Amino acid sequence: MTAEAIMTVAVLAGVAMLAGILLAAMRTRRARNRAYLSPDGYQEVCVTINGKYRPNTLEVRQGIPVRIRFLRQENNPCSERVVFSAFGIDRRLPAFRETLLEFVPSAAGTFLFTCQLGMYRGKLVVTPQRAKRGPTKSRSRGKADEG
Ligand SMILES: [Cu+2]
Repeated sequence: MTAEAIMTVAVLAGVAMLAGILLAAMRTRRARNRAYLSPDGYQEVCVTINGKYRPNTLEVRQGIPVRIRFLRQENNPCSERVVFSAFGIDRRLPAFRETLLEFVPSAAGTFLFTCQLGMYRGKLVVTPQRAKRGPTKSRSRGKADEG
């Protein structure tokens, strides 16, 4: 190999490595906010409370039970309660403890969750359930099912 070829290979390898690192970082960032599915069928997400909600945007799917693990790392009275008014939830969160909040996000959309006086704010993004489709789609060919 010429020196030039070796150089090209090295640059390409470097670029590929950087791309890999970037992709991994993006995936991690996305996974942080989006709930993961627990073995018992809940969409789980953890929220740390210490001066604010972190993360403050939670992504869940409509219609699947949600379990939010609130870890309140402070005793500031401000954060003693968490309120999801759209879902009729108002829960006390003991200081320095983990509190599990479970509910079914019955409606899709973006909903605010706050402390009792609204100083701490977070967003619950509920993505709509996919529209149910008949089995015709996979069975039929071309435009046969449109007529
Ligand atoms: Cu508050």
